[in-house]
Amino acid sequence: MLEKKTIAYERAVLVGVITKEQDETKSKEYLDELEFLTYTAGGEVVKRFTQKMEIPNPKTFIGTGKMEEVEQFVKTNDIGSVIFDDELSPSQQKNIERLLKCKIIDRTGLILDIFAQRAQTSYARTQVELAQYQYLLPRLTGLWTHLERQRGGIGMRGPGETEIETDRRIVRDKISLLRKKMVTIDKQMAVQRGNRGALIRVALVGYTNVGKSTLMNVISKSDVFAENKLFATLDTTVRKVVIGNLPFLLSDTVGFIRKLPTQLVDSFKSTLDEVREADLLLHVVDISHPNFEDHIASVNKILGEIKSADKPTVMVFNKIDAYSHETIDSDDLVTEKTKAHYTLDDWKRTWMNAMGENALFISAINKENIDEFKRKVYTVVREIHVTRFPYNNFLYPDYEELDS
Ligand SMILES: Nc1nc2c(ncn2[C@@H]2O[C@H](COP(=O)(O)OP(=O)(O)OP(=O)(O)O)[C@@H](O)[C@H]2O)c(=O)[nH]1
Ligand SMILES: [Mg+2]
Repeated sequence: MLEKKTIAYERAVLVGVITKEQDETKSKEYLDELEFLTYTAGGEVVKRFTQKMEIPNPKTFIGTGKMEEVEQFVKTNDIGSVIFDDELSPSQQKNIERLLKCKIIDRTGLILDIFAQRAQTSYARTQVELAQYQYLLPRLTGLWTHLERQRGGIGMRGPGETEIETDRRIVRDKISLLRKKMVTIDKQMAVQRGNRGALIRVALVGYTNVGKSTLMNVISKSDVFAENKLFATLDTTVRKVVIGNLPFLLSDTVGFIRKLPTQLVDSFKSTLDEVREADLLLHVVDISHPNFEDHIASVNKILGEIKSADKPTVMVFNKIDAYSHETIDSDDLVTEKTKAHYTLDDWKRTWMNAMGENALFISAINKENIDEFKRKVYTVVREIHVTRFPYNNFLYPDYEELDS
């Protein structure tokens, strides 16, 4: 379970909707993720509210009756913020604030807040700050931005724990300043990437918390921060890795998430360039997560947005040690077999049918099938290498011929 440290958690409630596209089960799974995000941001979820609706109310997102319920609860339970699972328009946010008289945060605001807390280098900080101010600008007339300035908390943090500025003119100036800074940084990063020479570039990509950094640590002997919270990694780490005698560059980068705010995709351009310029993607998946197929779809969608969907890709299904499935009793003739009943072997068959040898099943933590993983990476990197540098062909034997 989640380990809770002894810091003051801000009390929060979650609000989600159940629609035609998003049934009750999906809605619950999304709220589970939102709760994990809230916890990562420093909040404690006290209650969840859901409402069935065709389309969200244009003024207040949820209906009047439901809103009264939330209001009652907020009043009597010392709630610091109400967090919505979807992106609210600036006017919806303002209207709801007026009704509930507390901080209203949407999914985008929450993710931005986590990024702000986690940004370590000045480079990541600049990217997050730019995204935050772009998000904030149309929302500056809201109540809590002024009320909460003194109090801080979720949604009010800038990178490096400084509070974000909420004066419109200052925000505009900041945005243009940060844009200029980004241009300089982008150039520096491009030069840095160019300096790395002729090595093949491999990028770990995947949903947040799937084990990318753990895998990086396993095969590169490096020490990248890995943690059971979302977005443990914001800065890209690049390591030179040698398998057999074949050197290549491996990068570990920011994890993706459903509805990754567009502001972040834009301002993380430089970070994502690492993916864009990679020769090979290792798409890491947490197969023990009930929603892993959705995760794959979200990641593929973002890869499409950054024009990297057609790259050579190996699917790496991680956390097989934690995989479990539902079972059907042998005398139960009614229950139909669904994906929830798939055994690991069923999944292997499914994915190997689709991807051939480009689907691997491993446990980074238990170092299970890591040799198979290394062999696959070696083989693919070698193929790319000898296509690019044919005169080097003799340097690298087949993996089986290595005596490591
Ligand atoms: N059970 C199990 N847990 C794992 C495995 N690999 C990683 N984890 C755990 O999953 C959590 C997330 O691991 P990270 O390596 O930080 O994941 P990440 O993909 O880098 O996450 P972000 O940087 O947040 O996007 C940590 O608690 C790891 O210990 C595995 O093979 N099995
Ligand atoms: Mg990581």
